[in-house]
Amino acid sequence: MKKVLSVVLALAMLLAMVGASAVAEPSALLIGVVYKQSGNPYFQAAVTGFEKASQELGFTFMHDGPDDGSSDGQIRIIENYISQGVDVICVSANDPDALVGVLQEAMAEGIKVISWDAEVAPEGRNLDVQPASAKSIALTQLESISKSIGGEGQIAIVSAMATAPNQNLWIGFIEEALATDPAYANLEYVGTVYGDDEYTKSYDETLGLINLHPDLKGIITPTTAGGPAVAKCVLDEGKSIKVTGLTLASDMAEYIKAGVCDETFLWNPIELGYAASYAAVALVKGEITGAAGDAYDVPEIGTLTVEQVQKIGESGELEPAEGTISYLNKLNTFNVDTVDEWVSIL
Ligand code: RAM
Repeated sequence: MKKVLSVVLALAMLLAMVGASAVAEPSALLIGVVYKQSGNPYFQAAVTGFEKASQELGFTFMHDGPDDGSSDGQIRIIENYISQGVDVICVSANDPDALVGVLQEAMAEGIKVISWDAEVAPEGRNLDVQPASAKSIALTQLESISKSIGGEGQIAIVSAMATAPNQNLWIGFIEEALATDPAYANLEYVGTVYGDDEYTKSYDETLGLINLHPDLKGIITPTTAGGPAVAKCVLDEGKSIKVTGLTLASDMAEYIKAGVCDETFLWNPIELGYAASYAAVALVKGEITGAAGDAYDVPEIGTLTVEQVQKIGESGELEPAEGTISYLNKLNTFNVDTVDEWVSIL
């Protein structure tokens, strides 16, 4: 009797399993997130945004960035994601061109590609998701440093990697405004150095700048990794140099309070990862194709539209260019009055 019962039980279990697999949901959408470098708190915050969206939208995601911030490291991560059968790759690139080949292979296999934060060249992506237009991010920092130093004197930039697409776009718009806008006629731009998004290199490069240009009055550092290193160096050297840039509030509160920075800026990287997730899922579901005119909803943020990219043309004016982009358009300002509200968030 026992034997008969266990056979019946086993049969019932088998039927239940077959039944279960017959009605099972298709396997969850899989997203591979790639960022510039591991260990950068800015990207850890962005991952929180992907995490939040994954709970709401029910996708699974993996995230990784090379230790050395190299494009080769990013290519290896992308190859691994392709072999794991991801549906979407969301990448913040260390170089706009170096990843195009591997991402074109991904797209040929039906994988959607989104660049976010730092863009891949248009031929290597379906859509770029950015915090705000490169021009507005660039000019916000330039206006700020000009105001801080009374509109005259030497300024320099301490950037991230020399190939960083986002920083290089911002620097391009800053250089263009310095060369053409009469508002900046009394600013003397002495050049850009690269801290590679590493604290020690950013500190050392800042020290080099200060020694080379004893009259330096202002530094723009458009990188969260550079910000605290640049400000610390200025403070250590006892220089009356003003610093502004794109920074985490928690990194800069002490330097804002010490008067090294009048203000710094940043969008919320959590929101950027969150918005990129919603764009990714909309692409896979076919709700958008990444073409100009598309729109997708991001809870708590609103409807984001997809626009044609604009670049500075030969005339110096913005002109439509290849590729599409969508913007969060939320740049926050950290100063003595606001920084403490932000410290627990960013
Ligand atoms: C660093 C990275 C990132 C950039 C921010 C402002 O964390 O370079 O790409 O968007 O700074």
